[in-house]
Amino acid sequence: MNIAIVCYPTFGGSGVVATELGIELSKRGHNIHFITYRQPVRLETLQHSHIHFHEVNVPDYPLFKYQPYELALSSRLLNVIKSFEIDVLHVHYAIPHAYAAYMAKKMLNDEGIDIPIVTTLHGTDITLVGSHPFYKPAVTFSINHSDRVTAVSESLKEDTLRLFDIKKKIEVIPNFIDTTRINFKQKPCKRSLLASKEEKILTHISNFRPLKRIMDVISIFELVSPFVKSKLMMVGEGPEKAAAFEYVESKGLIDQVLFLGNSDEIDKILCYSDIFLLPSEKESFGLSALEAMAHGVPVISSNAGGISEVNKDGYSGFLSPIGDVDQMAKNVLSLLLDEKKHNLFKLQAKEQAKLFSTEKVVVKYESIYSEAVSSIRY
Ligand code: GMT
Repeated sequence: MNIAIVCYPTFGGSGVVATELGIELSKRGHNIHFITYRQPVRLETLQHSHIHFHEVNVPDYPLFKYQPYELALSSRLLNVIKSFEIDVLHVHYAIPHAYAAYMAKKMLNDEGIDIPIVTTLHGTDITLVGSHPFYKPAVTFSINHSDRVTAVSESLKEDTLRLFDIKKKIEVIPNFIDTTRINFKQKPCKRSLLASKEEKILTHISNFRPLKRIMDVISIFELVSPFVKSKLMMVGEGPEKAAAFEYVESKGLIDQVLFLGNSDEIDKILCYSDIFLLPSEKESFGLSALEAMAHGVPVISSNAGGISEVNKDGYSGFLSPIGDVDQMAKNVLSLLLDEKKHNLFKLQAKEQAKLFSTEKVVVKYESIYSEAVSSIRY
């Protein structure tokens, strides 16, 4: 099949999922065309002969206060779909991708071409941005006019149905992880580069937006470190980073709390880690938690949104109410102070991650594509 994928090319979870999906589909013989404003961060086009990247350019015109990205995207979609005889268009993140896809579909209709649109909802496109009254009518319209709609968790599906007037069926396809890739990269894991033998490593990875509650991450670390010699790896960039860094400096913790910035070495960082922290206020899925679990890192998280569908309480880690840093710290200590229990949770985290393996999940998208294509009548 010739498949076009639209996503945000950044470090965000939706872009990562879309990229990994495209790579996996290409390995299965499909031709994948990424259409986005920059090459996705995890994409190495030269390594995959079935993968193509089409850049969306938005010319700067001084008359416009806001440059019309949707217009440029829908025009680019039209050209790529025609030139490469695309069978199905898969857009990740409703805003503005599903909207631009609908425009492209309508323009193509005029030329006698009908292209099915699959829209995957990822979280903030629904719970944070999409439900804002300024966007809501357009988001509702574009979801209802997609041929197929998927959400990455049951929780996100419920949120979507609660927040919007949705007429379309929403199918849940969870995010996934290629565990074979991880096992390969894990050897050798040079943990000594980051911490001494007796030090434990706690890790948090996110875009440091307010909903990630990164001050909770630091509070948990402050509660844990007096009892267990440890370090905290803060991986990512975002609006809350400066305040968190200032706080860490003021507390004299800069030797223990390391801000590593955005990283394309997530596999290495997780391979060094003993505990993963995700105390988010909102989280439709929590891809970073799944990545941690796949590396055998137990997850101490909040119970927000779809996290509980990924991190199994008392098995792959522990869940706590949002903001309950005392309980989260206790949960960290319950593992770090008990080696046997910690080792068991490491194994269980890996087992839990296997439920979200590439083989189990990617076929679900393949069947949605086939059904969407065969439902189109020329
Ligand atoms: O979490 C973010 O802020 C990034 C956001 C995105 O759109 O990339 O992540 C969302 O999609 C991910 C992939 O499906 C999910 O794992 C995240 O849970 C979800 N974030 C939220 O719901 C806040």
